[in-house]
Amino acid sequence: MRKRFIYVICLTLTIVVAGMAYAQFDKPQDAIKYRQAVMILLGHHFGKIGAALGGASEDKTIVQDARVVAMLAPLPWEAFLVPGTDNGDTTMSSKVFEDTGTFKSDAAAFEKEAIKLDQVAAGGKMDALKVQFGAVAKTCKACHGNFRNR
Ligand code: ASC
Repeated sequence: MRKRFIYVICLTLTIVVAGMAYAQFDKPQDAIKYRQAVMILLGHHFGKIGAALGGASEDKTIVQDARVVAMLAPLPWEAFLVPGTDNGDTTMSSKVFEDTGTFKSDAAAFEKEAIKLDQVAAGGKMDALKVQFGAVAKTCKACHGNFRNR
């Protein structure tokens, strides 16, 4: 009985600590690096879809690229909201902290359109995919315009 109690406590602690490790970064620069890594991958895979739609490359990986974009879409936002990460090696604007509501709704708009991109890509209709690619690009641009320093 006592052993079982200790086991349950240890398991609970492990789950709690693992959850914390996921949610936080040791240093502000770690959050910056994390979100930059996600953004590089997003740009790469979204850019590949754009190149294929424009005829610059074969369209063989569109479905996978759209799946990757949709899977990455929810990941970076928490890392943008880490205090102090508007300083350092970043192009993130301090406006993220001044207007977090708009930042979150811009991110949510992108996530929504990215999920739709995945669905449309799986459907295989190129005309519909072009339209949806444009819809996603619009949400990228809106958030960059509001929150990225250039
Ligand atoms: C990309 C990329 C962006 C967006 C933006 C959409 O592929 O790297 O920043 O699309 O150009 O307007």
